[in-house]
Amino acid sequence: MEHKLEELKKDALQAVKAAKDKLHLEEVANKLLGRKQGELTILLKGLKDLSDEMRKSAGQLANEVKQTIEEAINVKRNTFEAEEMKTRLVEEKIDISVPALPKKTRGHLHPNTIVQRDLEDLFSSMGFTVLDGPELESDYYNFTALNIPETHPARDMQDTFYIKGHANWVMRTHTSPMQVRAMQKYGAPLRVVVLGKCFRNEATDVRHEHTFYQMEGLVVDENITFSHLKGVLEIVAKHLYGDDTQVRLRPKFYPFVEPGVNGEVTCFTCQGKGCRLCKNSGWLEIFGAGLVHPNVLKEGGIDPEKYQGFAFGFGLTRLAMLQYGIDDIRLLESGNLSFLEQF
Ligand code: FA5
Repeated sequence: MEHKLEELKKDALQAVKAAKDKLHLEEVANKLLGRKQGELTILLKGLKDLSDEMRKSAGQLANEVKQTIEEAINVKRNTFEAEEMKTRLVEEKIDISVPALPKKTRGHLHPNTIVQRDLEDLFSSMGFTVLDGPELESDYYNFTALNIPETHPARDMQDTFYIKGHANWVMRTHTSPMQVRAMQKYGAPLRVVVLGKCFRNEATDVRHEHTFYQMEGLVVDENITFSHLKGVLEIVAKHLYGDDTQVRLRPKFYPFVEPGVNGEVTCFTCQGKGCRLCKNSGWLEIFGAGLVHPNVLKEGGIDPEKYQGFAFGFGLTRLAMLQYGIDDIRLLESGNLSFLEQF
């Protein structure tokens, strides 16, 4: 037995020494000390068949052999782990001398969006619902439902882009088509604003774009008068440009309101003195408004004998121009970064 133990110790130490890596070492350890089939474990199990005396001396030797082998395995294991750690440290080294990554540029909101969100908040606080509507609109909602029949000359006021092969579809010229859509969907009483893109076939200049934003407002209820409309318009103008802002209302024909008005505010570039932007008038036209025409209420399924309404349409893009002192509307849709990065 003792001879066998000495032989096993010799072979085991050699095998441990020869182990090339951690995996190999664990295989050797298992082959020697494995709980069921380990070579030393099997030898130790054989101790019980020896006489008392032999068991005593062989037992002591067996313990020494076991300890020696375990120690050798541990030493080798520690060596492998130290090597592993060294490699990892080299691989994961952080080079603090590497220059920092370039600063990421963050996007920001377009001036139109800033004004749009501000107005959505203002109108929500006054109990208005904010609606969205289709930019590609039917001829019916854009014109006919708004008391502008097919042959009516009022169609010439808003020349739009038609869709090839779809005679009844137009790029909406204003946000007003949502008036009848909202009435048909929600009925009366009603308090909504609609903000979004509009399109017109314009000869563009500093105040006119082919693509611009509008904000529509519509209130339908019992006993609505022109003073309700004026009150709301003044709240908007003062909210945007301060308490000193003057609003000028002048009669204007819009087929979908009766009476209709054209609304202007003091020109910001010349403070009312007259300049290129306001065509020397001192005023900037920013909205159209009026009391909803009974024909439009009828089209929306609302009884004009019981309900009245007022509506207004702001040029949202013009509001952004006023807010930020932009003197050429064409800059806003130009995609010119050196312009846009100022906001
Ligand atoms: C309309 O579009 C009516 N739908 C407004 C309205 C609504 C009247 C409800 C009555 C009741 P108008 O064409 O005037 O009206 O346009 C309203 C505003 O949109 C103008 O005051 C102007 O600020 C802006 N706007 C119109 N055309 C352009 C354009 N080509 N470029 C930039 N802004 C424009």
